[in-house]
Amino acid sequence: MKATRRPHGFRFNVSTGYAACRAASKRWSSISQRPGSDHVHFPGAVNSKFTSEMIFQRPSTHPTIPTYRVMDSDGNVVDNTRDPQSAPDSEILNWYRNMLTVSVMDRIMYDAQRQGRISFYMVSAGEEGIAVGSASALTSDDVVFAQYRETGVFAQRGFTLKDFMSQLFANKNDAGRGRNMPVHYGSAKLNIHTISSTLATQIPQASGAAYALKMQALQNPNIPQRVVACYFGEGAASEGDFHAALNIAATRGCPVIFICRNNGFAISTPTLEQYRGDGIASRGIGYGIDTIRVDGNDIFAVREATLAARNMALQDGGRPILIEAMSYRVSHHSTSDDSFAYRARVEVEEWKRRDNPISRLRKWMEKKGLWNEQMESEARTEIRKQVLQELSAAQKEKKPPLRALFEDVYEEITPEAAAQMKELKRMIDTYPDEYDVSGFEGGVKSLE
Ligand SMILES: Cc1ncc(C[n+]2csc(CCOP(=O)(O)OP(=O)(O)O)c2C)c(N)n1
Ligand SMILES: [Mg+2]
Repeated sequence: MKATRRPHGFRFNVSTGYAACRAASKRWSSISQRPGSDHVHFPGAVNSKFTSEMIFQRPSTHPTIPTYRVMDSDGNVVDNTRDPQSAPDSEILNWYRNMLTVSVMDRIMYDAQRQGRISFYMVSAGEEGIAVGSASALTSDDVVFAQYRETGVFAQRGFTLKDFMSQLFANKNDAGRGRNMPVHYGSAKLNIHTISSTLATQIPQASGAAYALKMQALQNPNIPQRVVACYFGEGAASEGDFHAALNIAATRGCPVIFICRNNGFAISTPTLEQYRGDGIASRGIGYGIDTIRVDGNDIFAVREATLAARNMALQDGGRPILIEAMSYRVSHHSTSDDSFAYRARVEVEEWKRRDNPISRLRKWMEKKGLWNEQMESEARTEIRKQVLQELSAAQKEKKPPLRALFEDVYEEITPEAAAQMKELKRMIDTYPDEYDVSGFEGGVKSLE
């Protein structure tokens, strides 16, 4: 029988792979204590000075890590001695359009869930700048691992409205063939791994993928260098997976940019109850990772930090970088949540009024003469029309064949899965009034 049980995966080149691994790891060197030295030479802390003062390090006496920003909430450039523009006007207009698309689509799909058209949805309100700004700094070859509030990353990388709608309606054009709940997008074409609901699992996977890229570059130095970008919320950073992932990436020198969206909440748990340290950024430093905190409502700051992080991640044979992007989750956590049960309505209203990544870039563009009220209303109308068109087209499409339920786990359908398929067909044939499968491509025949 053909080997049917091997899942698809990364193939390690045994002959050159191990040699590359050895070359990648630093040479072992002996650590000894020189007589009279004022520094500790324990293997676990080689640069620590001896002291006769007994000092417990107090987090509160360390300065809080600053937040990098390029423009303020009125769209004014803070340091006007330099131009924040690291891209042509046309590209900036494209980021703006992508943020707007996410925002308009979010509103429509939130309502679509309320109308019972789709089962679930999550919006990115307030966090569009982190997604679009960081994605604008990556190359299309870079590999992305996302959580679920990075719709803007997909939009910026070229996921179309049809792609979004096909996944949301789980129709036959969905690359995941309808097997995931809504917003769990993925795209092999765009090098974005499929989103998984299980929090933080993407973080060690990202470190592993970055290690694979490092090996690939060692084996074939002529291919363009790539990094992994890994997104997660500050809540996900409470999982053990986060810590394991940062440590392995630091010790093995993996070219991965960890992008934490700190939006103040993990569903109903505010950050004040999630941790006592200085956000997530302080944890990067703890793992020996170069780290920056940025204003997530400032698309220029996010983009600049990610561009720099990408360069740094490829230095010295590869290393991880952590970006903590600060924002506020303006929306409810998901369509299954009512956030006014645990936070004040005025707090949300205040954030909506005070600051937002979309209105901030809009203000900057208006000051530059790139945008105006009329362009805004035309763009919104057009995007809305396109979203509604794709929504109704996707809703009318057939669902994937029932057979797809059993495919793609193993290279070939296993005898057990074949038996289940047969049983499913028997049930549908026996109770046709209970199971209307005409909406699925090929109907019951796909199970033959
Ligand atoms: C392992 C695991 N535990 C719990 C959950 C339930 N859960 C889903 S989202 C979420 C909050 C995550 O917060 P954060 O990472 O800050 O992301 P945000 O929703 O704020 O964007 C929780 C607890 C889950 N999906 N997986
Ligand atoms: Mg959060």
